[in-house]
Amino acid sequence: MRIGITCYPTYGGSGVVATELGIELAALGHEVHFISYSQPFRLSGRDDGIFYHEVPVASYPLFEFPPYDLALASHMAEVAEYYALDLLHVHYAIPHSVSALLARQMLAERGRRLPFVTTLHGTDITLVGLDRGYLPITRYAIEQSDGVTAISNYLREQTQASFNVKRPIETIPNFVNCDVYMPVEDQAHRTKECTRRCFAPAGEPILMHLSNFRPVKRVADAVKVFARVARETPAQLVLVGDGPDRSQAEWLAHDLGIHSRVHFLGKQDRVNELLGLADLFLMPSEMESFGLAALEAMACKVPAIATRVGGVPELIDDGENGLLFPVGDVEAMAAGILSLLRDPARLAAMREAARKTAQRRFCAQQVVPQYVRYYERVIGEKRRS
Ligand code: GMT
Repeated sequence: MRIGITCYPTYGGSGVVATELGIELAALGHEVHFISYSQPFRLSGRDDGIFYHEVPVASYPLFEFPPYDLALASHMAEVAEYYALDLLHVHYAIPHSVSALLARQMLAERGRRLPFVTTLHGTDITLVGLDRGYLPITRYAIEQSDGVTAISNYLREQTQASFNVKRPIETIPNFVNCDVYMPVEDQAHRTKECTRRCFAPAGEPILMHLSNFRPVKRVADAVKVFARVARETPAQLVLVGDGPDRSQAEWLAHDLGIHSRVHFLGKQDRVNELLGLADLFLMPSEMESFGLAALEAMACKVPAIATRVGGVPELIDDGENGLLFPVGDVEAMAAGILSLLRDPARLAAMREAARKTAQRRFCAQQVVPQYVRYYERVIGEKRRS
């Protein structure tokens, strides 16, 4: 198949899923065309079977807000025509599904079919889409899509209930490449710059958090949990990523007197090489419709200490492959971590269970074929209509 993919290329889990999906599809022999305003950050630019089309957005003194959505629609239609795309797959409803809808209509005028699939990721529904100003157009674009997928059952049900969407939505979960995200001891090229010793010279346990440091991630809770753990036992906290709440977290680490044991790494490439250095992963989010970062950690044999929100319980079985707590309950999270660190046999069993969960249900080999079958179904239905 020849598939066009549009996503937010620089920020957030939806861009990661879209890019990894494009890479996996190309590896299966499909031709993949990314259409976005900059090259998705996990692409090297020289990947076989992958093409990148940058959307030119002209500015003009009259445009206080350059109309990216229109430039995108126009470019989608052009790329689809020049490269004979079979389907467009857009990640994150706003504005991508609206642009795809316009592109489909433009091509229909010229006697060409361009079905499009919208994948819902989370904040496009739970935050942005529920803003009154965006709700009607988001609902319309979802209803008009030729196929709609959601990354968890939670998000599917939430979309149907809060948007009153009648059309069927298919759940296709987030996935991870289990040959790239793997335990550190199995990685042929263990990270040279930073082995465990770099963060924990005395062999202390390492807790890790990875996110875009937005308020929804509650990074301050990760620091507060760590402060309670560090009061009882030597440990280190590694924070990967950057975003609006970083300075608050840095201030808190100083205020609580633990800054020498808290490592702020900022944005990092190759997070697969870092995640496996941790003993436990912290995801104290206010909301996660899936929790891709926790899955990536679990594939590296690192169980997550997370909040029982959104789609997280579809990934984490409390007490089996991780621990779940109410949002904001930093005392309980710290107590849970301490009990695991004091029981190495239980922690080891949980580490094994975390990797097994990723391998059995969420590796690219299990999930990517679900997308391929879905595309075939949508293309077939469109042909018959
Ligand atoms: O929250 C983010 O980091 C960004 C956001 C996005 O759409 O880019 O993430 C959402 O999509 C991820 C990939 O599908 C999910 O794993 C995250 O749970 C989801 N975030 C939220 O629901 C808050």
